Amino acid sequence: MGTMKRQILIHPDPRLKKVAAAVDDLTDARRALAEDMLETMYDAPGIGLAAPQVGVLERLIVLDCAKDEDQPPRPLVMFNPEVVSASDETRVYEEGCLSIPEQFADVTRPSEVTVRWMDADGAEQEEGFAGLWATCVQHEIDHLNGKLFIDYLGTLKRQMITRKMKKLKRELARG
Ligand code: GNR
Ligand code: NI
Repeated sequence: MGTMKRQILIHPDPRLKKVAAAVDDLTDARRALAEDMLETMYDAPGIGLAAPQVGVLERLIVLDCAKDEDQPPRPLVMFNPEVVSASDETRVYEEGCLSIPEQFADVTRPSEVTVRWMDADGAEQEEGFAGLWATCVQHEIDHLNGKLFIDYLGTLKRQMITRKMKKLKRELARG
C-alpha cells in the first residue's frame, strides 16, 4: 500500500486546540503517517504540516521549506520536536496556515531556533534553523500545543478570520 493523501482539518475544530501526545514508540503506522503527511503537504501545496491538522493528536510534524526551484527538496520528519534555544532577535513574517486557507497575517517570532527531535529512524537530531525554516518549524510546533498563528493576533482580527472560516466550512459542508 502506497502513501495516501489525508484530509486537512479547517479551523475552528476542537482537535486543533488540543495538546498532542508525545510519541514514545516508532511504529510502521507512524512512519506511514509521516509519509502521508509529506504527500498531503506537497499536494496542498504547503511548506509544513503537523499531525493534529490531519486529526492525529500526536507530536509529529513534517516540513520542507526548500521550495524554490534552485534548492533541492529537503523533507524533514520530526517526532517530539522541541525548541531548545531561540535567538533574542526576532523577525516578522506574513504567515498562512493550511487549516486557515487564504488568510495571512504578520507574526513576530525568534529569527533563529535550535530544535531537537527524533527522526523516522529513531535517531536523535539537533539542528539550528533560520529564515523561513525557523518560522515554519515554530509554526508547526505551535500546532502540537494547540496554538494557531491567529492566536498571536488581536481579538478583532482573530474573530474576523474565525468568522470567515466558519462560513467557509458551512459552504464546504453544503457542497
Ligand atoms: O504552507 C504553509 N506556509 C506557511 C507560510 C508562512 C508561515 C508558516 C507557514 S506553514 C503553512 C503550512 C501549515 O499550515 N503548517 O501548519
Ligand atoms: Ni499551520
